[in-house]
Amino acid sequence: GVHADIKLVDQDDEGVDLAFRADVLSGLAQRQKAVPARWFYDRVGSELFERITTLPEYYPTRTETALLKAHAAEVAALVGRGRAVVEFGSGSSVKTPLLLGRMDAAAYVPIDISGDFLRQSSAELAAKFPDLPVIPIEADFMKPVALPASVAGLAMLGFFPGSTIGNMVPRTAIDLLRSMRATLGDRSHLLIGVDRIKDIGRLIAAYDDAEGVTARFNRNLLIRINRELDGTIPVDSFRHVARWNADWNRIEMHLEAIEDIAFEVSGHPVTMRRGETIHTENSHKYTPDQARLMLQASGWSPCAQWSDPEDSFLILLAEA
Ligand code: AVJ
Repeated sequence: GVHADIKLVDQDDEGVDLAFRADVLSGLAQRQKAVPARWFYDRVGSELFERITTLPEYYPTRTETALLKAHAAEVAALVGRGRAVVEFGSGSSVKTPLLLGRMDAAAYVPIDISGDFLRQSSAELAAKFPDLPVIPIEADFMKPVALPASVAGLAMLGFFPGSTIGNMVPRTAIDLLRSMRATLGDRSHLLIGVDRIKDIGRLIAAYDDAEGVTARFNRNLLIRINRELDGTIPVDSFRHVARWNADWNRIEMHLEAIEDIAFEVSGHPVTMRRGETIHTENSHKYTPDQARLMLQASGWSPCAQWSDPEDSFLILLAEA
């Protein structure tokens, strides 16, 4: 069954997410304007992302799902039974049953910043696994999360699928992996999904699909700012841009102003010149060697890895 969810998000008297406002205001004051990608995921954004995962151009979800189907039993054999599975950024948790179905887990702790989505997916998962305690935590997993007392003492398997790690620059990724190791403890394992460096045309297409779903996902951030932070952003004056940054091996998403504009957010004036962008997402890609080095630099010992025949995507298992 689903336990009462644990909520760790700060709001002001009017229900404004203070971290969201702080990130947007400081991000729009930078020379290169930027908003952290985690703010994409309001309800509409989470739904648009689910649609992205089914697009023909967006190979990561489908590939990782196939890898988990094929190798979850091996993961379970390497990790052992009776673990607490802690999922970071669980979203809709569609991949989770593939793992939990093989794990004979003692508890499942999904952590996500999108509370609505978290509650819905926790209920669905609890229905699928009636004997499994599900303990949802509404929190930003980038901050250290205290695990609930009910799982203290259990050996943990951290689950960080979807190449979410790719949203972070390497030093932040390493900070997070280190903090996960501290949270999960000395007897823990981590199963992580990483997107691989590949043909740039294929990469760009995955972030600029023909149907325009990714463009809507990107622009939804502006709609969210207007709604939640009293913004007057002219959403139609922005176009979606996906580009490859070869210095950092990453896809960048930007919102580019197609004309000179002026608007307000929470009473703060902002101006942008035509061609100026708001940087909204990084999606770093790694070689298997780089991925293993990043784990090692964070105190994890890689112990197994699996990839698809096309070398598109990689899942790695590491031990503390
Ligand atoms: C959820 C961060 C893994 O980077 O591929 C998909 C998000 N952005 N299309 C990714 C995303 C645009 C996705 N991650």
